[in-house]
Amino acid sequence: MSFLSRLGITSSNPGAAGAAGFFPTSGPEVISTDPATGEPIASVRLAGASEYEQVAADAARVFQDWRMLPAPKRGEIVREIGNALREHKDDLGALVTCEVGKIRSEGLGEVQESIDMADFAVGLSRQLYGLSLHSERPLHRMYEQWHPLGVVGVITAFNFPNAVWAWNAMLGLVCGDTVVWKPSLKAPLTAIATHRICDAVLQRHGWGGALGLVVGGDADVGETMVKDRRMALISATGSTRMGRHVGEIVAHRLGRVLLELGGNNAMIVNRDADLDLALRAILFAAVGTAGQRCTSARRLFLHADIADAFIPRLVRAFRSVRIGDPMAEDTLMGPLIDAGAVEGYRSAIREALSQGGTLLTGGNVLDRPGSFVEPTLIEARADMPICREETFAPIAYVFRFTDLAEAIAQQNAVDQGLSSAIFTDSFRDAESFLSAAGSDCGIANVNIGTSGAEIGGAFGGEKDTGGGREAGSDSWKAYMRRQTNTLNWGRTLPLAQGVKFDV
Ligand code: UN1
Repeated sequence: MSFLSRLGITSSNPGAAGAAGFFPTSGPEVISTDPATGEPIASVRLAGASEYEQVAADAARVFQDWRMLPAPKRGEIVREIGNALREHKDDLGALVTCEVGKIRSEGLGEVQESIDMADFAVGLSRQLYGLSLHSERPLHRMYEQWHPLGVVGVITAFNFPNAVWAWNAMLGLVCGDTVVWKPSLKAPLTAIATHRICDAVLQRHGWGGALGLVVGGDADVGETMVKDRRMALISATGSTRMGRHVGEIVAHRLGRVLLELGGNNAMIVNRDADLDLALRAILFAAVGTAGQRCTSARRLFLHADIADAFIPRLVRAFRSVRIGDPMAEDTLMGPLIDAGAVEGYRSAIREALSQGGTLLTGGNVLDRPGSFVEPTLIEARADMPICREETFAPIAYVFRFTDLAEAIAQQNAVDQGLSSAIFTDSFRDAESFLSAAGSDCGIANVNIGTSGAEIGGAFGGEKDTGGGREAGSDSWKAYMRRQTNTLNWGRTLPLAQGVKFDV
């Protein structure tokens, strides 16, 4: 595969890179396999705690100088990083497809998300605004400024092996932070290729070490990183179980966390919905990326007035999805990430049926090499235990409702709170869904599915989703520290709150 060599991926790759670029690692070798064929792509020699130490020390040292480079100058370097990603978009997108099984347009879309993030960060590098405030004391001035925070430890999941790191890294860099990345062991090659592209720009400018990479296990590298007091912020994406563990450790050392954890996203199709639109949106949200986005739609609330006519259309649409080689232009759904994910799919379906669900379509693992399964629809009750869990697979549970307020309450009655959507042409129902008494999620959409958010908005969710906000809007504030400054330019020393303290 020539894109691999163009990305600098060889048959065996070192799993750590610091100030001087990649360096030899001594841990066990993991083989990254193509989930569409089960064939090996290349191997990575893992890093351990000592190699982590080297990368973290480099990042901490480089931070001392990087923080003093004016933010717009940091932005200029990030602009070049964005351009380097543009140059390699096609190859990097192909690697995403090859390593995690996303279809071609989604692999490319993922790299585009990183490029968008770089562009956003460049603009932001001239806009890290603080407030100017009125002091209650005469001849005093008060303001807030935002300073670089430190080293950011970034833990990413397999399903967005490029873009979620970029959300953190592009913001971190313009904010004056340095970044150490621990990627998923299910997608190490994408991380290595991504790092190589971006690090080349930094090295050219004498800033090697501002981005570091450590491909290693959770027990040694992950734990060490999370406990490391030099990591001013740990930004972690993954399961709620992982996030709770990370959150506890970082809270103990009073560090900062930014958590983007599980979702269990619902779409409500109201009686007055544009059903053609709803159908297409459900298909992309539930089946796109083989249901392996944290924003994937897993629960469908259908108004009873439209359910009987709409369900057969949904079933037909699910059955018409072209499953297969994710590299092929007309494929809509590629494989799940690995055999463990296939087992998760099987067991969720088994549980759903044993808890009273009815299989409407799908439910089978395809009899061919690779981790391919069928898009699955199950008619169920919203309070079935399995419907309250996140299963990373293309399974959607269908419920019927008659009262919108009740549907919203059921939508909210799960532990997770990431994304949500309503399909309606009723202005009042849309507004009630978006009101304070409506969806409790971090993302709430009208006539748009739950997945595929743009980077301009703040991304993240409530409750067991972890409360973090990444990417756009003012998420940059998580990557900086705020300082309040009061300046006295007079010749007396008045005290606040009218306190007198004269000798
Ligand atoms: C994730 O699945 O962890 O909104 C992130 C989306 C993408 C990001 C998903 N922009 O679906």
